[in-house]
Amino acid sequence: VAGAATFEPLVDLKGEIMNMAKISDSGKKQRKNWSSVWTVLTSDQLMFYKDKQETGLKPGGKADVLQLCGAFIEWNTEKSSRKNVFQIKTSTGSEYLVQTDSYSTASKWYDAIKKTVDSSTKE
Ligand code: I3P
Repeated sequence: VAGAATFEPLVDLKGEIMNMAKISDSGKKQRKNWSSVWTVLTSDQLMFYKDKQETGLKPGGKADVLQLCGAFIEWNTEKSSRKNVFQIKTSTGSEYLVQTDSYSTASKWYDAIKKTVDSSTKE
């Protein structure tokens, strides 16, 4: 059954590769540097892992961990020449661009992250 109405918001999404560039760290601008990361979504965090093997482990030093409570996500067509780019700003002022060439993959992650932001921010 397809369609947004049947989408389950708090399902964990795991182990897909996307491209990520951290462009701000706690409000401090960073030089854009895209890298491929394994991306994992839980009920309140988004994790970017450099190695696939790490994705089964608890979050730690080897992942970028974003707290989604109070975060903000939007599609962005200005900060990159790439397609299907969305931006996540965390409540602590860090900013990430996330991108993949597959629109269906990008929009699936965008929708899931947005729902997780909304539900974890309400709590
Ligand atoms: C950047 C690199 C990025 C590109 C960025 C360049 O150059 O090519 O891939 O961003 O464009 O500055 P460098 O490796 O020398 O830092 P996109 O791929 O997102 O377009 P930008 O300066 O317009 O952000």
